[in-house]
Amino acid sequence: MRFDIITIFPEIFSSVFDFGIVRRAVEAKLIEINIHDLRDYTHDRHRQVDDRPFGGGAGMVMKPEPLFRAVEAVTSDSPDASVALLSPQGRLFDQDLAREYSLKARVVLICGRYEGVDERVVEHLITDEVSVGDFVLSGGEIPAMVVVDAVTRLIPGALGCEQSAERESFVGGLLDYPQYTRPAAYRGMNVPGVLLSGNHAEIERWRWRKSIEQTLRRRPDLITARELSADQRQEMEEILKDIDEERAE
Ligand code: 9D3
Repeated sequence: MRFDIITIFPEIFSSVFDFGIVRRAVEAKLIEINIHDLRDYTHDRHRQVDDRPFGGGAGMVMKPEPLFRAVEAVTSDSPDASVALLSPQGRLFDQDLAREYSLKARVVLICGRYEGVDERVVEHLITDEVSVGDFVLSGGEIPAMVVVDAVTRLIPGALGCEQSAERESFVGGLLDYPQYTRPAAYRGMNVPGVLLSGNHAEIERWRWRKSIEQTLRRRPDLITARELSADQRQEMEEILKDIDEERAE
C-alpha cells in the first residue's frame, strides 16, 4: 500500500511517521509514504499556491493548477488510486473508511490549507472528501496523519502480533473494557477478583459485559449500528436492566 501526501508543510510529517507502528510498517515495506511539496508543482517565481477568492471575502483559496499537476504526477502510473481531499466538508472518517483504504494499492491525500480549495479541484480531481471530526483545525496535515495511522494498523502484519488485530476486529465497534496491571492492590484500590481467578471463560464474559456496559452508557449510538448474536442481545438486555436499576437507586 502506498500513500502520497500533497502538502505545503512537508516537514510536519516526520515527527509522527518516524515512530511506532507506522515507522515499523515502512521499514517492513508493508506501506510506503511519499510526501510531496505542493510548491514543487508551481511554475512561477513566487511558488504561489493560493490566491484571493473570486467574489471577494476574507482569506485565500488554494489555486487549482499546482494541485492538478501534483495529483496527475503522482497518479500517472495508477489511474485507480483514491484521491482524498482532507477538508471540513468531507465524509466523517471512521473505521469503515479506514478499512476501505487499507484494501487499496494507492491512496493520495491532499492537505487543504487556507479557507479552502478551488471547487474545480473538488469536482474534477478528487474521488473522496474526508473530515476527521466536527471541530476546526488549521489544515489537513494532522487529519492526513490520522488517516495514515488508522489505515496502517489494518495492514496485515503491521501490528506485529496478529492477535491484536483479531481482538480489534472482534470487539470492533465497542468501547474497550477496563484494564488493570500490577499491583493487584494499590492504596486500598483492588483489581476485580475475576481477573485474578485464572478462569478464562469468566474473564471473557466479564470483559464483554464491561465493554457493552461502557458503550451503552457513553456511546449508545455505537450499539444500535452493530450486529449482535442472539446470546449477545440477551445479555445486553440484562445489562440494560441492571443499568436502569442502578439509575433508579
Ligand atoms: C469550517 C470552517 N471554515 C469556515 C469559513 C473555515 C476553515 C477552517 C479550517 C476552512 C478550512 C480549515 C482547515 N481545516 C481542514 O483543512 C480540515 C479539517 C478540519 O478543520 N476539521 C476536521 N477535519 C478536517 S480535514 C481538513
